[in-house]
Amino acid sequence: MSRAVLSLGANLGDRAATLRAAVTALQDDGVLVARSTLYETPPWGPVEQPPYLNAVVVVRGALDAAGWLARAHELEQAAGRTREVRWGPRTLDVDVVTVTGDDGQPVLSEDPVLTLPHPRAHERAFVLVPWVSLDPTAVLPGHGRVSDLLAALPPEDVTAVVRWEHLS
Ligand code: A4P
Ligand code: MG
Repeated sequence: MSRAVLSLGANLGDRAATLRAAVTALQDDGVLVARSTLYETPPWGPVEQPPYLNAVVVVRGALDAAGWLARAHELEQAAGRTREVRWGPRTLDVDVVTVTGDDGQPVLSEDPVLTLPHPRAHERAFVLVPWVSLDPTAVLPGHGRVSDLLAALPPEDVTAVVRWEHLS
């Protein structure tokens, strides 16, 4: 058994329907522990592209870290994702942010196929804001409390992450 924090992002097609379908699939797997609401976020990175909807989920189940990555890729494929440009637009991106074993120890990995914790999560308001909303005591292994990481980001990065339900 392990517990994983997954970051979900979509910026093509019906973004909310795609994210909800992914969350429902995890619920059907029987692994969903908690999910954040949806947040609209400006695109991060060098590629010009539409805004994202992002969410964070906590899952727990029989999978190990590699198993969570494989499940993430299945969810991306189910959403019709094609890999074209790195950091480019996508129907669904599922990243594994962190995995914790049943002994409470985080899984650490520098393997480029699965780097844990996710190497850019600590600087991404679109991951940290939804995560802290569902778990105010969350800790990113090697980086500290998520609430402290958010406090260290430029305030405009944090305020740009907006609860999407309030926009619709
Ligand atoms: N990989 C290694 N570690 C991990 C991990 N912890 N979780 C490998 C997931 N995948 C991991 O990913 C490239 C490779 O990373 C995979 O083969 C996997 O084995 P990818 O999904 O094929 O390509 P990508 O997503 O374009 O690249 P990358 O580096 O994962 O990009 P990110 O970091 O996922 O960024 N802006 C906003 N506002 N919201 C977003 O969600 N997402 C991105 C994508 C860019 N800008 C964004 C958002
Ligand atoms: Mg990715």
